[in-house]
Amino acid sequence: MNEVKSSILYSFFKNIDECKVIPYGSGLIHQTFYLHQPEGNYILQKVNHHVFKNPIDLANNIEVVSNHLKQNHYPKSVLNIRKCLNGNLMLQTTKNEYWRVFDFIEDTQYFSKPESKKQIYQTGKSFGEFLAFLKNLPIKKINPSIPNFHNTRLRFQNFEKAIQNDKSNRVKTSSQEIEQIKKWHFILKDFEKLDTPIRVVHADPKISNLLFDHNKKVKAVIDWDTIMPGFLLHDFGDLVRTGACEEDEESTNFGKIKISPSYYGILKKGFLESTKLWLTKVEEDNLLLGAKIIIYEQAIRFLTDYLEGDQYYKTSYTNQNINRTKNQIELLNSIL
Ligand code: GN1
Ligand code: MG
Repeated sequence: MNEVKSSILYSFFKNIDECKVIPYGSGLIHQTFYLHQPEGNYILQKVNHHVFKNPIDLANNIEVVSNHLKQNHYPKSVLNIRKCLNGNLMLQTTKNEYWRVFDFIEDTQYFSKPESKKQIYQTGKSFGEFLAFLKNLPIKKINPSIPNFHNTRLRFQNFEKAIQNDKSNRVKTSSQEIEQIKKWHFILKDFEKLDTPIRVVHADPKISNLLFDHNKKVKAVIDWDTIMPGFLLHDFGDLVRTGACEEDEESTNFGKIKISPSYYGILKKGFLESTKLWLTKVEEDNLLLGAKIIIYEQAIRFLTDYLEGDQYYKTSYTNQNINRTKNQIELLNSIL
């Protein structure tokens, strides 16, 4: 509760006498809390406006997506913003902090890695279904929340700049990982040769962005901040990154980190169930390349942040970003 001032809570609730606030979730960007009030439970979030430069755009995107899904009878729960008492979608404080509140989706839990084949299937199927429902949402209605988010070429250029600057004096001890990333540059070129349509995508479909009910069925797809115009192959690839391996992305159990071919098959089967009918041939033929490019990009992003002194992703120990890089390198190695 100390982290969350009562003035923030008073912007959303008339009475906060019995309000309880507890840190929640595993996100690497925003600060997230579980908020209990006598009349209901909520998610309270402080939006990272260094990453999302126009937080108000996010709120508008969420409203647009939520309304679109409801109108089209999407069968799962959607995100519901609980507005400020003054009617705004978000609170902007005098310190330029952005806070928002969502209704809590009850009877759910999230996972950072799959626990069963059934769950892997559900993971593929739910994200495929989500994309299928977003297919008819006109692209121009969505604000690109982070420009160039999955522009891997630009990510690579930033990585090269980080090496040149060597701001945190970490280049020397990361030389192995740096060389590996450079050697895999061909993946970027292979991906850029593809001609695939721009669609409305989730852009962060990791397994922890699914809420499962007590029967391990998916109740909701969450974390809609990155919903933007993009490529479906990136979404499928990101799914593989966390949905087709036995270790999660924080694991340092490097010998065990790999994409399992059988998990991959199950995930793909689930995903194609809602997407196969409308995917282009190029998309369908290049699903595995989607996994390669997104794991490659994620390795670049973690390593760049490590070289820049851990400014982007939340960390709880010094070498976390280089360990995350090694984890992604193992994953990619197992596919290649
Ligand atoms: C970040 O905040 P979170 O955990 O939802 C990141 C994703 C990465 C992910 C890695 C806006 O997502 O792109 O894939 O960490 N989001 C942003 O876990 O950079
Ligand atoms: Mg996210």
